[in-house]
Amino acid sequence: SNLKQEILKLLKSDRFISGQEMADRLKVSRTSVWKSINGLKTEGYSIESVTKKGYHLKEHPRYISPTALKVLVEGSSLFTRMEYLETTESTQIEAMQKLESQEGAYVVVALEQTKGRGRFSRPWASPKNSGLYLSIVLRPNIPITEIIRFNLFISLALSEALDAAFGVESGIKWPNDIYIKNKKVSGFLTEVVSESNVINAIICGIGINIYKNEDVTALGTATDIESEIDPDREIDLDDFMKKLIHNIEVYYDRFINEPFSSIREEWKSRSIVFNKKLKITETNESYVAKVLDIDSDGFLEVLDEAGEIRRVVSADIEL
Ligand code: BTX
Repeated sequence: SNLKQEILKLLKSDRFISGQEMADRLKVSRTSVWKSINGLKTEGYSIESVTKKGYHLKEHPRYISPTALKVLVEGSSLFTRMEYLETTESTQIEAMQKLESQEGAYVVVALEQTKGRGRFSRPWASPKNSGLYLSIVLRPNIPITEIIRFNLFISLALSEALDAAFGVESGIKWPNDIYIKNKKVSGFLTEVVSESNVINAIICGIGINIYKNEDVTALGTATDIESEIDPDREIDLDDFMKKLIHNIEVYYDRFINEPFSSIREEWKSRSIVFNKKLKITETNESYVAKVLDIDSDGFLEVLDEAGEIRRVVSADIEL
C-alpha cells in the first residue's frame, strides 16, 4: 500500500522514529502504522523497535522489495511500471510478453531465473536471492544500427551505479560485461524488436551477482558484490536499484541526445580491454590482438599479430 511506501521512506530518513511520530506525520492511526510495519517485515525488512526511541531499520533485506520498486516508479521520469517477480524463466521473456499490453518504458525484476540467458543463448546463472535479474524495456525511435552506441551508454550507467552503491571499482569489458579485478560481476544483453530497420523496442537484460553463491563461484571466472565489497560496508539493494535506475534514466537521455564521443573519455577510463593481448572471436574467426582504441562510432581498433589494424564491431573477447 501507499502507506507502506511512506513508512519505508521515514524509516530510511531517520535513525529512530516512534510509531506516534509516523502516525502524526502521515495523518493515520497508530494501528495503521503498526500494520504497515508488519507488512514491511514480511517483505524482508528487519525493523527493530527500541523502547523510548522508536523503530529503526536494522539491516537491509537480501532482496529488493515490491514497496521499494513502487517508490522508484513514482519518482521516475522514464519508467511507467516496475514488475516484481519472485521467480521466472527469464525476465527477457517476461518483458517481451508485455510489449503489447504495457505502454512506454518499464522494468521487470526477478529474484531468481530458471532459464536465465546470456548472449548467443549461453546460460546465465541466476540462483535465488543471490543476484538481481532485470530487463528494461525502452522505445526509442531510431535506426537499429544505434544499438552499438546504446550498449556503450548502458555499460557506463551500470558500472558507475555499482561503484557508487557498493564502493567497488568496476570496469567495463567491451562489449557487454562488468568486471571487478578480472572477474565478471555483471553482464547485460540487448535485444531489439524492429521494423524496417527502425527500433520498436529495446529489451535490455541485466544480471548482477550480489551474494556469494556456489553456482556462480563454480564458474571460476565470476565474482559477486559480497566478495568484493569492503566488509564494513552494507549491501543495500534498494539503494543500488535507485542508483541504477537513476543512471539508466540519465544515460538513456544522453544516448538519445548525444554522440558516443561525449562519453568516450569516461568510457575509456573505465574500460579494461586496452593495451592487453586478447583473444578476439568474431563471427567467423578467432585471433589474438591488442586493443588500441575505440573510435567515435564505438568500434574497437585492434592490432593483430600480423601487424594489421582491424575495426571490430561485434565480437567476444577473452582476457
Ligand atoms: P554473456 O553471453 O556475455 O555471458 C554468459 C557467459 O558468462 C556464460 O557462458 C558463462 O561462462 C558466464 N556466466 C554465466 N552465468 C554467470 C554469472 N552469473 N556471473 C558471471 N558469469 C556468468 C552476458 O552474457 C549477459 C547476461 C544477461 C543476463 C540477464 S539477467 C536478466 C536478463 N534475463 C535473462 O535471461 N538474461 C538477462
